[in-house]
Amino acid sequence: MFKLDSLLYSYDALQPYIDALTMEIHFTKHHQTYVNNLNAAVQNYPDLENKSVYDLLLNLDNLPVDIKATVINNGGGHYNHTLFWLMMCPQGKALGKGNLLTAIEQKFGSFEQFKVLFENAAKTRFGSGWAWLVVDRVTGSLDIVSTSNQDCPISNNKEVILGLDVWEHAYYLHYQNRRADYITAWWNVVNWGFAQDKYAQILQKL
Ligand code: MN3
Repeated sequence: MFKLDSLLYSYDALQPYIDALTMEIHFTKHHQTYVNNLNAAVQNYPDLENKSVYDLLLNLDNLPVDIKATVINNGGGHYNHTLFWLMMCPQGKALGKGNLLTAIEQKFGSFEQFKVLFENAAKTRFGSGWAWLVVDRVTGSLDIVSTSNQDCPISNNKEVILGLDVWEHAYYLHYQNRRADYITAWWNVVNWGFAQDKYAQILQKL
């Protein structure tokens, strides 16, 4: 059985950048529904129930054909949101000097330029999806990508460092159609400590 981990901060902890009602609905309704749908999909496949959602998404070709799309959508929804809650924290946490900042500066020219490119990926994702800072599992290189729906970069040879949910459910109550304002505001609550730790773990595995 897959389950929703508890949130490490209260629903109102990311205000004014992300409002409490959006957080509550996003977590208790949207994320919970992905978990419920994933559990329903794997209930006839006991060997899959005991795998991690990461393993399911890593090996999509091993999934039974009848549940593959459901696992991509709802397993992806579960995995992406689990990370998303951890990628944010009250007041945010700045990116200090270290491996990740150096790699970002080398790849994108500067941290500010990285932010521009990441924001652009988030703004230009048509419809529902995510913007990501990823590491290529083969080359170890950083990259910015966006995916549609709940598609997760780990299914495409990437590891995730940072991700931004740009589904309307993530911002519409507070920002309505102003996705760009939500994206700009989101930097205030990014937990770069999490991203930095994740990057260090990934480098060790490469
Ligand atoms: Mn969402």
